[in-house]
Amino acid sequence: MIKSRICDMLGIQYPVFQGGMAWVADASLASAVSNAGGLGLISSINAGAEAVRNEIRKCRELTDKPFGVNIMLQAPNADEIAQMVVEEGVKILTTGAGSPAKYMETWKAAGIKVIPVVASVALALKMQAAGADAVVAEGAESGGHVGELHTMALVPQVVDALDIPVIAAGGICDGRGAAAAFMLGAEAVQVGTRFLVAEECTVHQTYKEKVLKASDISTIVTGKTLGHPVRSIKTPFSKKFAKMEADPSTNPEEILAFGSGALRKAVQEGDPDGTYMAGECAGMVKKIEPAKAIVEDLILGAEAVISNFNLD
Ligand code: TUI
Repeated sequence: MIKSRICDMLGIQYPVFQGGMAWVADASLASAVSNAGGLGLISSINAGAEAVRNEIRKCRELTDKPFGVNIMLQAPNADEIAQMVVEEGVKILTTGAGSPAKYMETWKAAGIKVIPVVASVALALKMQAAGADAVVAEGAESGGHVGELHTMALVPQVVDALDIPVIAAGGICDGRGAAAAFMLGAEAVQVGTRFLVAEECTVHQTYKEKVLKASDISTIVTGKTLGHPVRSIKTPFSKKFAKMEADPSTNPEEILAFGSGALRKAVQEGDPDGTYMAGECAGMVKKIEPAKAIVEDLILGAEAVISNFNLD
């Protein structure tokens, strides 16, 4: 069975993280992934700090296995969330979209394992020096907020630069992708898009249908001109957004207003004017199944690919 330093560090059976997807990753999904032996994560982008606190408490009722919280650092309430997770006794944190350096001392003092998501070697080194326990190296194949580099080039460069374990993310959604990530030196994988269609994932049915219907070319990156590139499923809404961005006469504030709240509308309402964030591997996600089946397919699939490898 594939095991790594990450499993011992976090007390998990399989080196599989579920992405801490904004508005999506709640107690239902996180507890299902943790109960399956992976690491479930609750997103801090939700209806406010108290709602996240409730999800943490709910998750504790649904699993006695380790789980974590993902903190999106660009959120206006990041400071409040950073404090709340300490109060709640959360033991594992991942962070995204920025540097968590200013919280590191408090979190380490509280005995929290801190795992920042990074999109470059420079930030990965900074995080290691600041006391991170591991990093998630996330390539631009992923859904949501993306960096510049892609998984195949990013992961080995981060692995070479660091001593702490690296978790690979971006474009991984089956055993083949997981095996490839392990070959690149990753000690765990983080998967988002495939968990969007887990039975325990509470997103609107329309969201699941969009993922299930996606092909290889179904995603688009918008928001580059705003300095906040986001990968989502192509829809008339996201194409209109891209057109507005490309038009130099559009006021950036108008573009922001166009996109604000759009992820929540997609997740909760299945609204056509929503942003359906998903990664490039959406085209490979073909069925709704329990989180446990997804976790097991990732690990057993990787083991099968590795043990049967033969180019003949
Ligand atoms: O954070 C993510 N993915 C996300 S956050 C998100 S929430 C959202 N909601 C509405 C609109 C837009 C976004 C959706 N998806 N992934 C982790 C990640 N972090 N990817 C890339 C980075 C990153 C990028 C630059 C981390 C640090 C960084 O550098 C900042 C610095 O301080 O150097």
